Amino acid sequence: MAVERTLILVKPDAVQRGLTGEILSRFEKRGLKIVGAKFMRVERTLAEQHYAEHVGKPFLPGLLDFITSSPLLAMVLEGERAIELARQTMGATDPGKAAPGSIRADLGLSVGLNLVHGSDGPESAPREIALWFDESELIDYKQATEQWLIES
Ligand code: D4T
Repeated sequence: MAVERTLILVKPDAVQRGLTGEILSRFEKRGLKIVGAKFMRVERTLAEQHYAEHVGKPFLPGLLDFITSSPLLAMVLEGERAIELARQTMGATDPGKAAPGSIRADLGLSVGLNLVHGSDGPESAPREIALWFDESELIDYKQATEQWLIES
């Protein structure tokens, strides 16, 4: 099976509600590994590039205001079928329609305040990762864990 990388954003609503650890834990428990992470306040230009596919949609201005309003945790997760696995773990965009047990179903408040972003496919994932992270900010997981004392 293919090892993939995906971009995950733990959005400002999750950080403000103290759910960062809970959300990260759910991805880790599904076997996804952190290969990069940074806690940051997002510049407007980065937010506009990230959500470029939504230009012209009525919700975009509010979405840009929200995502730049306060810090978020940006991460790159790696694992077999990481993109699809992360999307399953997140649940559907609308928490009211998300599968029970998913992050958005269990914890999300609305479509706008849905806690988390995850790349939606094999084309968007590398593009989004390159937008948010420099290659030097990502670890080679296999190489890094060769130094670990505890096997996982
Ligand atoms: P993200 O991109 O945040 O992982 O969400 P999805 O991939 O699940 O959903 P999306 O691209 O359709 O929407 C991006 C982002 O916009 C917000 N949104 C969306 C909103 O505020 N109002 C809306 O009507 C829609 C459709 C939520 C997620």
